[in-house]
Order: sequence, then C-alpha cells, then structure tokens
Amino acid sequence: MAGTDIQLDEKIKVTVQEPKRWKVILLNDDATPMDFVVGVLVEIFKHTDTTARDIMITVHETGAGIAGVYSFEIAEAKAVESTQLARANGFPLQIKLEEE
Ligand code: TYC
Repeated sequence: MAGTDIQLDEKIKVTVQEPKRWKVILLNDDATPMDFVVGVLVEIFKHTDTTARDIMITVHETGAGIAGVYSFEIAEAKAVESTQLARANGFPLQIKLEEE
C-alpha cells in the first residue's frame, strides 16, 4: 500500500531496569516466643528448621535479621502475613522492609 511505510527512529534507546529487591527484616523483642518466630520463618518464609533457628538466634542476639529478599509485592505480603499472625496470637513481633 502506498504511503503507509513507518519510519523507525533509530535513536530510541531501550533500557531495562532490574526490579528492585527488598529485605524483610525481623526485629527482636522480649515477648514473642522463639518457637513462634521459628514457625513464621518456616511457614511463611519457607526456611528449613535449621536455617529458621539460625535466623531467629541472630535476631535474638543482635536485634535484627533477614528473613528473606524478594520483590516489593512479595516482601510486603510476607511482612503483612507475619505481622497479622503475630497479632492474632498476641505477640508484638515487628518487621521492616529495606531496599537491598
Ligand atoms: N527475644 C525473643 C525471646 O527471647 C525471641 C525473638 C526472636 C523475638 C526474634 C522476636 O524477631 C524475633 N522470646
């Protein structure tokens, strides 16, 4: 068909950004039971019992520890689910998200 050719602009640059990753960080407190924290790390963050216990002890001894690193949506969903489970059980577990 005459007159319908498309002129491609060869100056257009396509840049692809890697999606940002977010750390889900557990904070220590004096009231949340150790076994509950281990359960959260196993059930919600899919750790083995061994890595879950290691992370929990790190949080207990240093004040904070990384439960996992995810896209923002997944990190937020896991943080919300963990916090809701803690509150439903009467525990003050605190979680924060930090850009990697
Ligand atoms: N410090 C708590 C206790 O002695 C255990 C604990 C670990 C709480 C990790 C919160 O994110 C946490 N029962």
